[in-house]
Amino acid sequence: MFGFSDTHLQINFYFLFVNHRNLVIYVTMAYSAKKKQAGVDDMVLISKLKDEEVMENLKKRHATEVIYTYISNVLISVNPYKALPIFGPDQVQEYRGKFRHELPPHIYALAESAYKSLTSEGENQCVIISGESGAGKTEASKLIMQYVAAVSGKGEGVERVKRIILDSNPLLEAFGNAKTLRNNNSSRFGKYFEIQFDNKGDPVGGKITNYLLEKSRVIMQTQGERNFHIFYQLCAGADQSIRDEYGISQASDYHYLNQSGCYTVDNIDDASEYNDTIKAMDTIGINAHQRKEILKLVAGILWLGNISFVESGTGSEISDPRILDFASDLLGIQSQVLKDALLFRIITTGFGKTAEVFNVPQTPDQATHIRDGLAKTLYDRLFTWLVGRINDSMDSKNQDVKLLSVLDIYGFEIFDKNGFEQFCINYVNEKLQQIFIELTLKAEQEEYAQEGIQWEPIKYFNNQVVVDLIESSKPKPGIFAILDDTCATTHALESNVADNKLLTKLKESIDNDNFVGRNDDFIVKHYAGNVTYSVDGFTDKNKDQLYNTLIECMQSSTMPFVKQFFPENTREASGKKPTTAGFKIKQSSLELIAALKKCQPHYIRCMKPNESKSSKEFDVKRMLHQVKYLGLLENIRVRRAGYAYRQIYDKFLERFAILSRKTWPSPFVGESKQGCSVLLKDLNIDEKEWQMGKTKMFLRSPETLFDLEERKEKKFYNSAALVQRSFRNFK
Ligand code: AD9
Ligand code: MG
Repeated sequence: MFGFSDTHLQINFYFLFVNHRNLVIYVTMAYSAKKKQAGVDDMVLISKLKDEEVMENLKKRHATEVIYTYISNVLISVNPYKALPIFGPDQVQEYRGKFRHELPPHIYALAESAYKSLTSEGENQCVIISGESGAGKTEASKLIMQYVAAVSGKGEGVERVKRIILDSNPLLEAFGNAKTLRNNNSSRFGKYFEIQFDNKGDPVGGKITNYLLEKSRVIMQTQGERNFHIFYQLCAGADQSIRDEYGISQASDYHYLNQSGCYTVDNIDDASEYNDTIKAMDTIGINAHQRKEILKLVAGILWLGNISFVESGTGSEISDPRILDFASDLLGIQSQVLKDALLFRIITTGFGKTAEVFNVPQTPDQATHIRDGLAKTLYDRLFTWLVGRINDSMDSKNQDVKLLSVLDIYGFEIFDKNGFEQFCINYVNEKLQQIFIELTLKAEQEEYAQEGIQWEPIKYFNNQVVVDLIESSKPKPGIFAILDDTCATTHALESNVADNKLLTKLKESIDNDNFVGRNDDFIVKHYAGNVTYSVDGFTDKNKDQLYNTLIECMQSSTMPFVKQFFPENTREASGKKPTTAGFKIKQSSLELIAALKKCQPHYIRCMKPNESKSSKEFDVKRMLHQVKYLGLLENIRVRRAGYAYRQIYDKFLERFAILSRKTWPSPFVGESKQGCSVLLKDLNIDEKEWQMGKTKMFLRSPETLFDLEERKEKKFYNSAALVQRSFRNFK
């Protein structure tokens, strides 16, 4: 109704008075553009308040390749699964400096609005991107960064920062993304990217906070999935000297890459991406020496995975000592030291003089477990180091900065088998859903208060009960608290025994409608659907600890690069309870939410139109499910329960002045606020339908807006017909 077609109509109208030859051409253009646009741009204006209606609107738009739609200031993005020609420099220019409703919905409009608020109001901004795996969050986050980089200032320092911001993406994706069944380039870590701007609005620095890398992927992947991209990039793209030195051959030669039967990905050229990764390292200032150390460690992890064990006496033996030697060499450790750390576990009982030390031989399974633990830790610490390295390269040291942050976190996941990783990922998504509910309603209420508008708050679904089920500690301990407690009391037990104890405890202690304990697993009723979690590995992954023997082994590395990843003091007990993975993710979620609350939020809700990554298919059932759990209808309701439309007086008058002889063609003399009032009274709009705030005009129902828009269109058609007639006469 308004937006794209309307703006064109409005612009054309001005041409009417300039040159009527042009007018005919522009009028035709405006009509064709209008016909092409299906559905409504802003779903606050949908005619029936039903989930199906929301879905239908998105479907119509999807059919015409329109991927963006608003619900007021929230941007809905439906993954097109194909490259659309709407992200070029021309579009950047088109959206530059414009207000949201002046042009069709677009991610650039949202980026522009965030950037404009940052530069003109000096307020920190954040863009919160949510949606399930494969819905388009990471692509959206890159488009935001590209837009901001394109429209902000130039100059050597600024250009350098921009390059780092943009190039950090391929680098982190190489190490932190992987092909999953849901997404060929799935982010397996969460990322909060703060871009720092000086008072001129130029990017002068940045900081990335990363959340919980899915490190279990290093050692094993589900059928049809892959390990992190970097491993395949190295195998496909490394030059001969690296291949010779680090023993790099094809992916199928490595145990950590050959378990899932998947080596290549459609549309991903690992060799060429390897070059991009190397180039990105260069951009952030990783020199050739450091680059080799990174690659050597990646190769070291692959070779570590190839060490296998056979039973021997009460313990085990290394199957092929040459592999052990090669892996040890890549990690800068003596073979014998690594061998002992893998095959034996030192257990100390008692304290002080009564302390006794046992060297306990490990079975092949236990040794494999130790090997895998080391591989996961090495990779995880390498990833954290890389993030730190990127941060160092864009550290502005400037305290007086404003932030535009982009949150791109792994999406909600439901697999056939869900473990500790899915539990943490889905917990973070619950937190994001909660902040969405809280901030959209809060922002709405604050605006009414600021403008002095009366309104009745409406009820909305709150997922706090699910969040409590997971994170609460008192009075009723939640799942994380029970998990931590189980880990603390079962440290000497085998992990499967500890996992079973966990399940028993959960079933005994939790009394919450959103939790169902079963024989081997438990169900959490998340806002986005019910997920069944297998407790397998929960306690082990939550403990997230390496044996001291292994830490000391790594500290003996002759390579400072490797050694730095193990700063632990194994000799003295710190007295502190070791932090668990669950505790860390809970803590970082709290910090994240606190950071987000300090910013002016902008929302992008990404939706996935089908499971087959097709650009054509629109799976009605799946889309309806997303419409429901994302709470889009509630979002629309909240906007409509108060006032469906609001606009500052100047713009409102500019938009509708044409409708009254008191405001058109002679412009209204006086304050715009008064002009708006004169206009609406002259049009006999029911006074219950509008309220005047301090700076904005508020219209209660979308129908009133429809009515105004229709009157305007009619007026315009009449005028256009008139001119066309006079144009024909003129000829
Ligand atoms: V996950 O939670 O990290 O698994 P995302 O991040 O939500 O997921 P991603 O952005 O990686 O999904 O998008 C998945 C794929 O959809 C991309 O690799 C593209 O092939 C495709 N996609 C997403 N957005 C766009 C777009 N705006 N234009 C074209 C797109 N293709
Ligand atoms: Mg992603």
